[in-house]
Amino acid sequence: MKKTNRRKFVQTAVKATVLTSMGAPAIFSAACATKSTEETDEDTATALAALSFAQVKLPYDYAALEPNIDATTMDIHYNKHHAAYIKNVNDAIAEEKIAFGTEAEFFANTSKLSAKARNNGGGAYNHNFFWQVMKPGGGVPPGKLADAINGSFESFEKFKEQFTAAAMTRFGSGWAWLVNDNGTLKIGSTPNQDNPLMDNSDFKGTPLLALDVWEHAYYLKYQNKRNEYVANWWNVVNWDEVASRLE
Ligand code: MN3
Repeated sequence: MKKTNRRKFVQTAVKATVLTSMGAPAIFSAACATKSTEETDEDTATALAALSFAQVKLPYDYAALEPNIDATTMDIHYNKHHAAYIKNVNDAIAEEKIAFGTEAEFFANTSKLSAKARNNGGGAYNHNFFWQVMKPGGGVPPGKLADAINGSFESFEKFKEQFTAAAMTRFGSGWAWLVNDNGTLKIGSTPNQDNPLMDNSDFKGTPLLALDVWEHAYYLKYQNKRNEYVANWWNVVNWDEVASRLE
């Protein structure tokens, strides 16, 4: 393969890997670029910048989660806030020559990254995750997930109470999470754009469900009433998607 074609192939292969795996909880392996000795600095830069975050397509229209989440908030949240995290983390990866090939590797080494990479990487991942665990109409947890919730929290009502408390007691900006920690479901929260995949997070596990409690997620419609936002958000949880992450 000619060098130019080979580089294009590597970029395409890596891009495909990232797009396929975005938001997925499973550990995945990157397309590996082997580097021969005669390659140029440009090739080296390409290999180092293997990971790039991509914004998932919103799985529904901006107005689809009305009246629980308003269309203007969805539009600004997706096109301004989330788009900025994606751009800024990719800038940080390029500027700092961050060489990790996968998101899993990136978050497993957050303690070694700059604040820019950590905050924007978290923002990129967390929002891709958040869009996918919501859908119009919501529903109820399917059997296996319902069993796991009942097993860990006694009942669905108690689970909701505990998750709501995590969302309400997160001071300032952050996220509430349901995670799978080696077969046990746990509820917790993280500050800023941290997430449970980060090696330096106080709360760890495989994310199953996430709720953004930054004011930008609700302030236009709910102002200071985070409790009403959280209460209404239960109406749009995509339980089938949550269950699929428990596999
Ligand atoms: Mn947000």
